Amino acid sequence: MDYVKVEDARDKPGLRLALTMGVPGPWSQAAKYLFEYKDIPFMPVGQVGTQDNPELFDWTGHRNAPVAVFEGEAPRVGWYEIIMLAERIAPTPRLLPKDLVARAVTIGLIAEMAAPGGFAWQRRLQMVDVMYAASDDPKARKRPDILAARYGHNRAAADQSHQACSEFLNGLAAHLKFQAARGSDYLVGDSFTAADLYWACFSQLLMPMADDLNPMPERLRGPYTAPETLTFDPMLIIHRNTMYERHLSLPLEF
Ligand SMILES: N[C@@H](CCC(=O)N[C@@H](CS)C(=O)NCC(=O)O)C(=O)O
Repeated sequence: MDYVKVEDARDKPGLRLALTMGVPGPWSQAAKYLFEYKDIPFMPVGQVGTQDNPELFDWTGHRNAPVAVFEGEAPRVGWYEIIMLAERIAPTPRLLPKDLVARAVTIGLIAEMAAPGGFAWQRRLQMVDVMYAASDDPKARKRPDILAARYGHNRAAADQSHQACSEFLNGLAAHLKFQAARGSDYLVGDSFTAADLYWACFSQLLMPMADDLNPMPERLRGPYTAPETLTFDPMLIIHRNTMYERHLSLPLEF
């Protein structure tokens, strides 16, 4: 990905998308694919994970990623408002179903993956523990310290994360089975929606794809991979592989 610096992007027209550089951060990956899928051109702007990103903060008021800035509009940082922006700029191909209940299910499933307290927040709490366990000298604790402070890591929160992840994974697998029984390969209805796109990206926090498809830094592969004690139905991975093959570009770019 050819990232542009904040100073070269902030006064440009169109869509500018700040993404975490060098790692397959699922929120950034999903935002990137939303716009790619709809053929909406954007200027990728580099955010450095766990750093202060003062230029990004000065421009958008945010230090993490993704941040979507469209024309002169206010910056958007939440997954929901970023999806709605993509749907507005290019209504077709749609990633949210037209039917109200199907749309609510799509948004609800994504919330279970990406909203505060959802699967990825829980996995990040576990990831911080793995990073602490691997860093004996105080300098190496800097990165997990920053993530811990930004995303609410404490002993009680981390201790309940295993159970929370398990409930999410069991629920999602049961839902995929229900869909399969009615003859659909997709999470909602009979076609690709934002829920499939988000699960493809967020499943990298369960079982990252192999290096040829997901060339992530080796030091992060351990923290991204779920502990062996977190068991899950392989169907969850088969589904994400199918979604990438059919609808999303590979290898991952970050
Ligand atoms: N704002 C997003 C969440 C974004 C987010 O959690 N980004 C993380 C992904 S790990 C990030 O940028 N972390 C690195 C950092 O804080 O520098 C949303 O709620 O939809």
